[in-house]
Order: sequence, then structure tokens, then C-alpha cells
Amino acid sequence: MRIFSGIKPTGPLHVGSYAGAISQWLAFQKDPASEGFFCVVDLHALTNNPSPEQLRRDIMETAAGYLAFGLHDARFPIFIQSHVPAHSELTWVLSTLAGVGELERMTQFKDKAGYAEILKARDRVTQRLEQTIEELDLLQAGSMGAHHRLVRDQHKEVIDGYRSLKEELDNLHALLTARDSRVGAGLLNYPVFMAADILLYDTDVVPVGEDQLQHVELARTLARRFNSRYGETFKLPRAKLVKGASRIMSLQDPKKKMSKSLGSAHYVGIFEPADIVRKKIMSAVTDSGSDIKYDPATKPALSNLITLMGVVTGKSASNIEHEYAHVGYAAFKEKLAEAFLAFFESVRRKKAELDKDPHHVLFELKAGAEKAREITNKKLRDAQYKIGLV
Ligand code: AQP
Repeated sequence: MRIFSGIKPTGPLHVGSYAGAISQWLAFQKDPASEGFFCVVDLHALTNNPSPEQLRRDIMETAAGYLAFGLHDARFPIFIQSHVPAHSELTWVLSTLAGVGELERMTQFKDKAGYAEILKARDRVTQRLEQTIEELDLLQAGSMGAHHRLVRDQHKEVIDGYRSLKEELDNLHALLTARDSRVGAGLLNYPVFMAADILLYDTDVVPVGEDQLQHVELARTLARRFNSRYGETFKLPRAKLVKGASRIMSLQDPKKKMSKSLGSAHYVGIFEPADIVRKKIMSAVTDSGSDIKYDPATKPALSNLITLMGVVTGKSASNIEHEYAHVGYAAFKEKLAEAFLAFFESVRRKKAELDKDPHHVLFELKAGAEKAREITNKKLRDAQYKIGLV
């Protein structure tokens, strides 16, 4: 079974990426029937416009993180995406098969481009406008021949409402247009890039967090489209999620996914100094009340902390509830910070050693890229031949 997955070096490896992706990678690595590649998807990181120094640092940090977890052996090499040019080349081919509308509908694109909120507001305002127009029609029908003041006042009120809604809608359109010129095409196209990453390897399984499900689905769609047009070429991959921890939420806003780009207080990095780890966990927002109770609907913040406790102790939510029944939020967070540091202790130590030896990290990355190039060059040539390139 061939596995492919990667992480975008846009900041420190955080516990969300560990829970959703790395924990699964480690399990596959233990399975003798599996093989595959773990990639540092550096070209995807460009969509965040990092400075060259920052990008270089994040690439090496992410790669050293993989090695610290032991994510590198003969069956599972690690490599950097930009060291394997076939990824970029196949992206172009696949982008000619992807629809712009299809890419614009990707949830992550809408969120990251800041479209989601504007589009929601636009739908709300449009709906209210439609209701207002219906109200106006009714008033008009009811006021035929009636000229008394009450109807005139009602009329005026509805028309004023209409005007202000229209103004709101115009403002939202202006906001959308302004955003259009600021949002890079890379952000729109990145799921096609991800499809190329996956399809080049005849991947069977893509272990990812929930946020990436839609992108793996797109990879399947593009593979199907290519195969039906040019003949059987790409295997259809399937996404694999981890049960119960495929979407770790932000420490500061439990309605949002824990993400590097939300800002440092929102995530807890696996390799951050111990005092920072403690501080971030202790500053995590909590819900009202004081019970340690797993209930995402009424206690989203605490439920997220319980999920995190499960990730670093292997215990179920109900065991955790039972164990910490009467300790209160502050003591629970202290225990969580200590459990976190204990769980990641050995990888943190290993990473500190690797930080002193970047040549070793680069050596492993280069060896991995060589293996990746062997596979991807063949696949790319096959695809190029089938589409008629000579
Ligand atoms: N909060 C999360 N919960 C579960 N899984 C997660 N993953 C990321 N965040 C969570 C999974 O980790 C893998 C690598 O993600 P990525 O860094 O390549 O991209 P991302 O999902 O966009 O991560 P971030 O932190 O949100 O990055 P930014 O803010 O730079 O965009 C993926 O399998 C992902 O599902």
C-alpha cells in the first residue's frame, strides 16, 4: 500500500498536524505492508508570501521535525517538494483539467482568501432584499387607491430599508472586488498542486486532517477526468482520517481549526520551549462552568483540551472526564501541559540534536528526493505521452 502525505512549512509543527497527520504516518510506518513518501511541501508555503529567510528556516525545521519523529527509513523516505520537479510539471497539466469554479468552491480557499465571511454576509443581505421587495409588492397591491397616511408611512419605511440594504450589498461587492486583486492565484491553484503531489506516486492512501478531505476528493476527480480522457493513468487515492482527533481546534478560538496562520497563541508547537508550551496551554480559553466534561456543543473549548489530553495520553474522553472530574480548569490545564511535555519529550530531545546537524538533515532530504524522482519521472512521462506531447 502506497502512502503519500506532506506538511506545508509555514511555521512550527503543531499538535494539530501531529494529531491529524503525523500520528497516522507513524502508524503506517510500523505496518510492513505499507511504503510511501513524506514530503515537506515547500512550494505550497509560497502562498503565504514568506520571506526567503523565514521559508528556508521553516523548511529545515519541518524536515528536522520529521527526522526527530523517526519518519525516515528505506520504505518511507522524506524529501522536499521543490527537489522533485515533476510535481510542478504535472500541476500545469492537471490545471488544464480543473474548473475555476470548482477551485473557488474549496472551503479552505474561501476561508483563507477571506471570502467566506463576505459571501455569507452577501447571501444574508440578498435574502433580506428579496423579502423587502416582496413586502413592497404586497404593500403596493394593498394600497391601490388608498392614500391614507398609514400606508404611505409603511411604504416609506420599507423603501428606506431597501435603500440601506442595497448600500450594504454594494459595499460587500466593493470588498469582494478589492480582495480579488489581493488574493494570489497560487492560493486558488494549490489544491491542483496537491493533486499532482499525490497522483504522481500511484498513492493508495493519503493520511490527513479533516481540512484536507476536500482536496483529496479533488485529486480523485482530476485523476478520473484525466483517465477518462486519455486512458487509465492515475490511481484514485483515498483520504484517511484519524478517529476523534482529525480536527484539533485553536486554543484561543475553539470554532476555528488550530492553524499556524491564525497566530502563535492559537497553536502549541511540538518543539517550542517548555515554558512557552505551558504558557500557551494555561492561556487557552475555556467555557463557562468548571466541570471537566466532553461536550463539543456546549463546551467546545474544554472538549478540545480533552481531545488534546487524549492525543498525548492515549486515554478516551470518558476516562479523562472521570480522572479529572473535580479538579477545575486551571489544574486540568496544568496536567495537560505536563502530559504534553512528557509525551513529546524524546522527539523534542532528538530534534534539539538534529538542529546542531543541518547537514545530516539535508543529506537525508537529498537521498529521499532521488528516490522520489525515480518514481515521478516515469509517471510524468507516461502522462505527457498520453496527452500527446512528443
Ligand atoms: N488543527 C488540525 N487538526 C488536525 N489536523 C490538522 N492538520 C493541520 N492542522 C490540523 C493536518 O496536518 C497536515 C499538515 O497541514 P499543513 O500544515 O500542510 O496545512 P494546513 O492544514 O493548512 O495547516 P495549518 O497549520 O492550518 O497551516 P496554515 O495556517 O499555514 O495554512 C494536513 O494533513 C492537515 O490536514
